[in-house]
Amino acid sequence: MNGAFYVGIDVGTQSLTAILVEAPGPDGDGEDRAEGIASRVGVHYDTELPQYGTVNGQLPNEDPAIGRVPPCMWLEALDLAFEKLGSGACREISGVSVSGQQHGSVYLRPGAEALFQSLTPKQSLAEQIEPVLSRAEAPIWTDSSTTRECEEIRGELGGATATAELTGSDTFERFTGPQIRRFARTEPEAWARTAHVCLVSSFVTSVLAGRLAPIDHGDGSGMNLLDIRRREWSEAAMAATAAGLGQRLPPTCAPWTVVGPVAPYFASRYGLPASAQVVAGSGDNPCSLVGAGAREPGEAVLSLGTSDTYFGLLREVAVDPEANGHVFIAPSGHPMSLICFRNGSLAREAVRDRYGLDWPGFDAALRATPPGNHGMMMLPWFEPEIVPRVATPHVHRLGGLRDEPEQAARNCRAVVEGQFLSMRLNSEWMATRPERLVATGGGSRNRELLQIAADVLACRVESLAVTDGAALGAALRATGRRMSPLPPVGDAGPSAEPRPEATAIYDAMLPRYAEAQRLAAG
Ligand code: XUL
Repeated sequence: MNGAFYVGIDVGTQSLTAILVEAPGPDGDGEDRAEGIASRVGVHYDTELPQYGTVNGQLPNEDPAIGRVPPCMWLEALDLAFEKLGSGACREISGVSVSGQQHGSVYLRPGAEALFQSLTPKQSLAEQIEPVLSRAEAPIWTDSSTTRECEEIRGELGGATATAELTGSDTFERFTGPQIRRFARTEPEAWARTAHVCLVSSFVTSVLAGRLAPIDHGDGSGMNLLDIRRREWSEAAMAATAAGLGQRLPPTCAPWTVVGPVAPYFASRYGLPASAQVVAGSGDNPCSLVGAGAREPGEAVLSLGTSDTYFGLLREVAVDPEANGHVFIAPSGHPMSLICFRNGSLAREAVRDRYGLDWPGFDAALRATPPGNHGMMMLPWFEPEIVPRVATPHVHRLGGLRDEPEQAARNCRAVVEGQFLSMRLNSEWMATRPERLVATGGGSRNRELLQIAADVLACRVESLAVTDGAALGAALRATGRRMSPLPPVGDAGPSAEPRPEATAIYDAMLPRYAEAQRLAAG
């Protein structure tokens, strides 16, 4: 094989991860499948960049609705990741692409592009780029402070269904359009000095390529600004969002578009070949689809990370009548459905910590309790929830479940069952049922979790050899060709088959769960 190395960089919520894969080079005559993972490095923001003072990757704020990050922290993590990869690996890189936590936005002053072109390797990225930020903090996907803006934009666009038909989603607090509108309203001077609006993925891609990068259809569909059918910015949505937005947005592009060669900064400072190509970045969820090898409708991904997301390839655009779900554009070009649960791993951790357990103890609790949990259930809203929309956090315990140490094991099962029942209930609108479900993210290592997912969702659940599906997907996208991972890349992770007797219990539980959700979420 004429092997070449490609790096995928996932700018996640809690850490930045870079994965280097070996794949056939552009002139290779072999099959377009990655050969394996050559290297993986990570930078954990809270512990490795403590000077930024983040907690779980975001700045603490007394208002739980505010979720923000200093973009310089991502830049410093990027420098550190290349340092950790080392010059030996960097010299081999033929292509690079970025996966970014979706919806987050970065605001730049005029002159940003000229600066990106002329970065000196003698100073760090953060030091040089900080002066061209027109807003010191970037709102990220955990921010839920834009309810007013959501209502205003939705009103302008003719209601929830019309908004979803146009942009693929009703307005959501974390989506970039409502965030931009709030920024323009609350900080008009900073908005006036903003020349460019980037997403997390397009910001880091712009730095890597030394020029302002386009926003790909996948990440662009998380903004309430892209016309989901025509795959270009919607004039109506831009006008409903903020005056002068059109001239501040970069062009859109198809997934897999090559933006250009890597900026001289990375060649001089880390030894990347000057010819290494930068492929347009995308959102972490579209990237995870590629990492999971999902290419056909009927294939879906369960991403068990800070948030839990459930998404799959659709045959055609289907809009959620409850307006909780989203339609994005997948890297394969198909529409993809997505629902995002804010109470993912942090909710599981909250229960684990509440009863003084470690992960093996949490797993033992899952094994010690039966499917259906003797009728006990939990609506696990430790934080404001996205699906269903819950503004004020509240954990509901039902069917005799109580918050007491004697019921520690039952609470562990209840949080996980509650999460997957919610996933099943709130994904019913997706016209395409999953035939293959691939789990990724930290939680995908946990066999007990996968078994409950398989039983509740009535589908075989496989997991990847690596938990970083988004970084792996970005590395495959860095080839600029529609590359699949060689299944499995390394050793496969755990998998689980649905057990019909357990699924029958969940079938019976679902209407009760639906009713409890309806009453509690209002
Ligand atoms: C998806 C969402 C999250 C972020 C962070 O809509 O908000 O999954 O992409 O992972």
